[in-house]
Amino acid sequence: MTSSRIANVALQSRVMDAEAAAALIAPGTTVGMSGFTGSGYPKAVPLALARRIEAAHDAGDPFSISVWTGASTGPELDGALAKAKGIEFRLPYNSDPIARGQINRGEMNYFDMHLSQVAPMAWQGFLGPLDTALVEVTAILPDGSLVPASSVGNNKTWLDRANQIILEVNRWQNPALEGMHDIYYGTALPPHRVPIPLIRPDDRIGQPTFRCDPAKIVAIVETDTPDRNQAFKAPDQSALLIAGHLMEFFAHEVAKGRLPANLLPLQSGVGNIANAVLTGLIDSPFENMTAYTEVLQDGMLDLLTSGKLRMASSTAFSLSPEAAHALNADMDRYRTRIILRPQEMSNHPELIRRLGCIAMNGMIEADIYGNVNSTHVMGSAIQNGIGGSGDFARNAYISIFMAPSTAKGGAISTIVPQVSHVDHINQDVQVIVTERGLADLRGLAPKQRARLVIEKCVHPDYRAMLADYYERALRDSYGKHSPALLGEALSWHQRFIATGSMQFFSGQ
Ligand code: 0RQ
Repeated sequence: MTSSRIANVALQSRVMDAEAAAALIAPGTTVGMSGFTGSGYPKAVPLALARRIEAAHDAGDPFSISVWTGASTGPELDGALAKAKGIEFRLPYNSDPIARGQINRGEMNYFDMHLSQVAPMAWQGFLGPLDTALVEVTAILPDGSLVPASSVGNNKTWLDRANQIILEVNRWQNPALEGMHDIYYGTALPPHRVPIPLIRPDDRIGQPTFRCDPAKIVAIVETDTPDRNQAFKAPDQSALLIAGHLMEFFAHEVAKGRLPANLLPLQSGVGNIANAVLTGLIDSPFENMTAYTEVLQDGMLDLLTSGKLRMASSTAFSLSPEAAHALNADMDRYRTRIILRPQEMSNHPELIRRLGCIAMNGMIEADIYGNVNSTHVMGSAIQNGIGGSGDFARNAYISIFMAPSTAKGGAISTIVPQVSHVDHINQDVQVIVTERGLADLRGLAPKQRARLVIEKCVHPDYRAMLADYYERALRDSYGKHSPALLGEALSWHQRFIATGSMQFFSGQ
């Protein structure tokens, strides 16, 4: 069966079913898959591959592959392949619970990396060869070029680097996506790099489609399956308070003349709090805003709908099923105001610094000096990965991290004496926000930072404990620049591991 989505006549002969396509992926090879959050990932071939891997394991044969993607994907990809114990190595970001469990039990190798660096590192070559690109697209045009789907991620690089290409042409993807993408081919490794000619978030510097060598296409599979992002939780009280603190901060910065009245291009990370902050901006006084970000969540779509956000540049949609449905039903309204780019561009340090993005990302924990852990629970168990947070934090105009002041029902303080793992050093962290308040750490020395974080961000159940630690550190620390009691700095985490709570209880 062929479909009008494959307009190149010669390529129609390569249509096959998912089982036949999966049979072209050999054990021990590396597959570069599309997908960034639950958008634009292949949905049929990974499932067929997982069945093939399970059958091989049942027959006593080893079968696993290395998987490279844009970021996280959906249950049909990471979930199914991990369940089949089919992933030997994974990069660069994962949020699938089955894969997370295997990583944290030491059964899967995981290279957690800055999202902007994946494509250049793939080109540098030390990651090894890329055997197969498995990429979901919206359509194949008569000239063989490919209309990208609801995420771009690293697809350009996978298509260029892979020895063979398998395409999934998904009829669920809206044909009106054609023209929304901006695929820039001017990247080159040093010493051949040239400046990227993007100076405003709405600049288009590339072409709307992927180039693709037709000789490398070994299979085309047609699908009709929706993207699968999870619904967002309605913002809870903490998220609303965090959003409120940020709105106040932005208004203050505008009043001081440090931010323009329409702010600067917004970057917003994954998760419910980031989504709540975007929703909070709808009722803010700021107009004509722009976004230069990597995921476009429900809150950002609402901002676009409200007219407050003029345009958004991203690498992927990350919409709840309801929001994806609303977007698809009304795509014409948004298509000139949304640009989807390769993640090499959406997260490019050169562009983030040039545009002056306001970066807003979630965190696992921060310490009194403003070092942030975005990835590791109790210093050793990965939650998701650093994703794009590092690309943005270091290069942003203002770098903001946010979280409720406690986790796990109050058993964990997210503000600790010392983070158990560092993703963002204090020099990359300018503002910390919890529901308790906002600490603007810009221009402050470590001891000034510590006092402000304790005063503004800590939950009352932990404030006296943290103040006591800090006062003793001031008195007894080896050095007085960033006072620390090394034997005690991680004791809060150790206590949680031992007792299930960071709090002292009588008898301890
Ligand atoms: O666990 O799911 O078991 O309940 O971490 O926490 O509060 O739901 O917050 O969804 O905003 O995620 C840092 C993980 C926050 C995210 C992180 C537990 C908590 C819960 C999730 P449960 P919440 P969010 C661009 C930017 C890195 C990547 C990034 C993230 C779960 O923001 O992955 O920023 N960031 N990318 O209970 C133990 C703590 C904890 C804790 C939270 N201190 N100790 N557990 N949790 N704090 C996007 C991309 O790059 C694609």
